[in-house]
Amino acid sequence: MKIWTQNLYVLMHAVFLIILTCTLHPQVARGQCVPPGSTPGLRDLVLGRCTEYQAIVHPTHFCGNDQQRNNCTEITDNFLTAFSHQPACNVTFSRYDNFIRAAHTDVTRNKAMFWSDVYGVVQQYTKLGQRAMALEDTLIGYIGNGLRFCAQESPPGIAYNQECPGSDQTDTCPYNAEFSFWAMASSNFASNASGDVYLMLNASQAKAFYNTSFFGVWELPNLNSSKVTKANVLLVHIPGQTVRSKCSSENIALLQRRLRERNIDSSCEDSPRGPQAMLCVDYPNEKECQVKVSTNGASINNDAITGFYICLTVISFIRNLNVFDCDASLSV
Ligand code: N1C
Repeated sequence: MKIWTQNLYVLMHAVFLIILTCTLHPQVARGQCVPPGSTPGLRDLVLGRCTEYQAIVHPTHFCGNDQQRNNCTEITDNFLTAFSHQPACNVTFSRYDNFIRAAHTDVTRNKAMFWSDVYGVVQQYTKLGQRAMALEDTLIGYIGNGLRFCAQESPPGIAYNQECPGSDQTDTCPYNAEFSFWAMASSNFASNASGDVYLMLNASQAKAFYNTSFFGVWELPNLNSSKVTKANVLLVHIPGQTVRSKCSSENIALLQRRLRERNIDSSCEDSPRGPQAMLCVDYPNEKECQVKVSTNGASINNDAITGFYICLTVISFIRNLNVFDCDASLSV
């Protein structure tokens, strides 16, 4: 009886604490642990990312005589000054000029990789710029990747702990801080690409390329045909999902037309083996991801192995019925 009373007391205490927490913290009540608005600790994050990029992620980019280390305090100040104390929906593009100038790093020749709607795949594929180089693998993109930042005119100049526009460009909020940042970062990235470039698109979508994407608006028009030799389009699809776009699709033809108009040659590959195989790590049970066992050059897939075992079972079953037993048939 005493234990029962004690348990009831503990339970009531817990319920009281939960109600108190939810009343005092509306974010917890809404089931969120991420506060709305700009990412907390923005200054520390930008400074830290900038330092980490130069010291650990790509130290060799800053080794040459002409490639000194960029000043991270200056970069952080330029980033925050671009949108701090600005109207939330009118952060003009030119406000990022100083930041872009200070944080600019070269894009390695033949490695630039653009994308639409497949960032997860691209992130795995590029290996932080070792295999290919997406915007997020340059210092500018590395700093901004995944951050939320919104402007406000009143102090402290950055909107924390309140809903704010996000990155979409809308009729009522055309130039929010994030939109202008990615627009400027994307055009700077594209105008610095050289050699063969890559464009990874999502073939699980009905339209893998669309004119109004960041790629279509800010990158394609800034590719410099005197530096870019070819654009290689890679159409990846999510394993198990229907392939809805192919190299022969109408909107890929539109993309290739737009590239041609800019004097840029292009190629297109459906389900490229490398990225597609990499995706199978996340979808091992999909049919197209079933492992192939290779013996002496011959390859046998799981279906063949299953068929082989079924055959063996049937043969041993028939043998047990003595159908092929010569002695038995003779004795009849
Ligand atoms: O509109 P998208 O794709 O075509 O933009 C992607 C395209 C890439 O080639 C990048 O180089 O534009 C560049 N880029 C980013 O790197 C980036 N990181 C995060 C553009 N936008 C970026 N974001 C955010 O994703 C940004 O807030 C923007 O609104 C989306 C665009 O992603 P998308 O529609 O999948």
